[in-house]
This record gives sequence, C-alpha cells and structure tokens, in this order.
Amino acid sequence: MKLIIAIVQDEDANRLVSALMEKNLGVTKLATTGGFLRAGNTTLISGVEDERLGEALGVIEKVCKSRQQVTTSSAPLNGSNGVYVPYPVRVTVGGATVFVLEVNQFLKV
Ligand code: 2BA
Repeated sequence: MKLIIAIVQDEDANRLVSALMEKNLGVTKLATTGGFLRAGNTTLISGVEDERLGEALGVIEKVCKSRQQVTTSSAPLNGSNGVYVPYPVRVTVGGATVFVLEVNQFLKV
C-alpha cells in the first residue's frame, strides 16, 4: 500500500476530493499553509493499494493540471496617474506537489 500526500491549490481541492471519492479512493483533506507564500493551500492524504497508485495519480494530474486563467488586477497601470483601473491579467493556477510513501501497516482499530 502507498500513502499519497498531495498539496494542491484550495480552488482545486473540492473537485479533487469528489473525483477521488467517485473512484472509491479514500481521502482526507487538511487545511494547510505553504511555508514560502504563507498562504493557505490544501493537503490531501490518500491510502491506496499498490495497483491503484497510477489511477490515483492520474486523477490528481487531471484535476490539478496547471493552466492559464484570466483574472482582474487592480494595480495602477503605467500612465494612469495613480488611478486604479481594473484590467485583465493572465496567471498560472493549479498544479500539485505530490509525495508517495510506502505504508508499512494500515490498521483500523
Ligand atoms: P510549489 O513548488 O508548487 O509548491 C506549492 C506548495 O507545496 C508549497 O507552498 C508548499 O506548501 C508545498 N511544498 C512544495 N515543496 C515542498 C516540499 N519539498 N516539502 C513540503 N511541502 C512542499 P509554498 O511554500 O507557499 O510555495 C508556493 C510556491 O512558491 C511554490 O510552488 C514555488 O513556486 C514558490 N517557491 C517556494 N519556495 C520558494 C523559494 N525558496 N524561492 C522561490 N520560490 C519559491
């Protein structure tokens, strides 16, 4: 058995939990904070049988694939005399940091 620890962006977390549960893969969701940005992210832990590891990693990759998204920035534009005019910017969102650990024992007592 393997233990997957996946650190994902908050916005992907619920979709990922649903996608894993749909495949009958157990998952626990933890609210976490990244050390570098000191911003919230989500850590999911999932114990999977060895033969289902590839399937589980595939679900994580599909749901959390990094992608471009257009959002609105309110930083002042050059030449706008300090006036805050919202304008669209393209940012990268998604992606996951994944660790796979060997499980020595799995008990429910
Ligand atoms: P990622 O490398 O995709 O990491 C996303 C989050 O995954 C991290 O959030 C952290 O919570 C977790 N993580 C990544 N590597 C880990 C590890 N080896 N062990 C345990 N947890 C780990 P943050 O720490 O807030 O980092 C957010 C993003 O800032 C990182 O995205 C990376 O793009 C950047 N970053 C992190 N450390 C950096 C550094 N020292 N210098 C420059 N950029 C850094």
